[in-house]
Amino acid sequence: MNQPAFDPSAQQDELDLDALWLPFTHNRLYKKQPRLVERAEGMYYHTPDGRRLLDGLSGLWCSNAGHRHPRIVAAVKAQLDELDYAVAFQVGHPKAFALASRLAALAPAPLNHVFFANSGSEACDTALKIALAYHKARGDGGRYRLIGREKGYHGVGFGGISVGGIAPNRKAFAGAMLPGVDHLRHTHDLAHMAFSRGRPAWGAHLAEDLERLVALHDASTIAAVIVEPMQGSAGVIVPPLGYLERLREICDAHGILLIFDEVITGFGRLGHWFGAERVGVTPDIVTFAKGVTSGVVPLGGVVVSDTVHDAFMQGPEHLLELFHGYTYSGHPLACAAGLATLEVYEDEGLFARALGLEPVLERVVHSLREEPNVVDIRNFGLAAAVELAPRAGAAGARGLEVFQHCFERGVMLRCTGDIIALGPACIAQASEIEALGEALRDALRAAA
Ligand code: PXG
Repeated sequence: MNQPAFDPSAQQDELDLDALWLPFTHNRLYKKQPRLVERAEGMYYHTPDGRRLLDGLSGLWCSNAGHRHPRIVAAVKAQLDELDYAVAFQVGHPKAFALASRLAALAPAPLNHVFFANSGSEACDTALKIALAYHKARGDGGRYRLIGREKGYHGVGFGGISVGGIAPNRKAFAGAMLPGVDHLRHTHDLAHMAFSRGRPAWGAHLAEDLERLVALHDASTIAAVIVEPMQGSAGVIVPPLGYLERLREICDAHGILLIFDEVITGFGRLGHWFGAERVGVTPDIVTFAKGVTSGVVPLGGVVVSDTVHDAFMQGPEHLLELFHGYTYSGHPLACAAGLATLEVYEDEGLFARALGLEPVLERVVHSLREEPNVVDIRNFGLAAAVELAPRAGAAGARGLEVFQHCFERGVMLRCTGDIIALGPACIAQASEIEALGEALRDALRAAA
């Protein structure tokens, strides 16, 4: 791209580099070479040193309608002139009901009841708490176990890291994990599924691992299983054909709730409102965040089935049904952003667009197969990953170099260790997806 060279010194003087502690970042390395963005629109960020960056990850898997969509921006601005905050307990405001009603209608039946939180982490903890309280409400409180999956990411709350399966996110907090949690084995097996396009044909049998946990712990102690329909943070690990279907069957056979964490897979990432539709499996509880507002205002939440919801509504009416909620549950700005975002997705046909772009992304990423150190390439919906062999003795170094190389050349991708993830917005042009692929190709050669 024809633009000035990356110049980290251009902005360094004005920054208090010691005051800000960035999440999930090599902060000391970062301070030597800060990377800033200060403006965005559509598929692009702009940096203070005058460069344009093609956003290959929809923000952080959230800006699915592109950055600063005019209709979403207008809705949030208008909301600010009307109602800033509404008490979330005992009182509601119309847009919270309107957004809940839209989401309930869009979620697969019988997921009909929405509880709002403010992030994916809160959505996950909310889902886990509802699952535990559901069994208790039905007089089956012996079901206290939660089953996650290796390599799962469910945010950073204590519930989320307990059921999560990404080791570095857990080890410092090992003493504070929720009790009674176990994990399914993951489905990332390069020997059997490397370079699969879309859902791998191999691996449905890995769902039988749930039967192993049922045999070990007894179903009567298990409340819920939580999985991402497609594992995002761990590096776009695509569910094998038949795998989620089998998890659903086993949960049904044993009275276990199935929770889909759709924080990434919802709102177009897999070409549908919810990934559940794409994979043809309906959970009992679904979490959402990110794309529900296209990242414009933080919002998360869960949608639960009639059965789950109704179990809470049986006791005396003067008692609270669920001891859970946030000051900002259903915040007016978030609801205004959410309502506008859903309209944009629908009116602009963005999910059909995403499905149309899926083969483009697939072709582009799989064309990198012969590049140096590539050990796997996978894709599903508008998500893809290129996995690299780690440099000897320096796991993650190559991935970081590839990320930096792309950033310096005007493309924003994501590296998690030595896995490079791509997740363009639904508004991408095919030519922009091609540009992401070519930038990545250059970077792979440079990091060889
Ligand atoms: N569940 C899932 C499936 C997620 O992907 C969360 C929960 C937590 O959401 P909040 O809003 O609390 O961050 C997430 C977040 C990555 C990456 O590298 C992914 C996420 C966050 C940061 C980085 O893919 N997903």
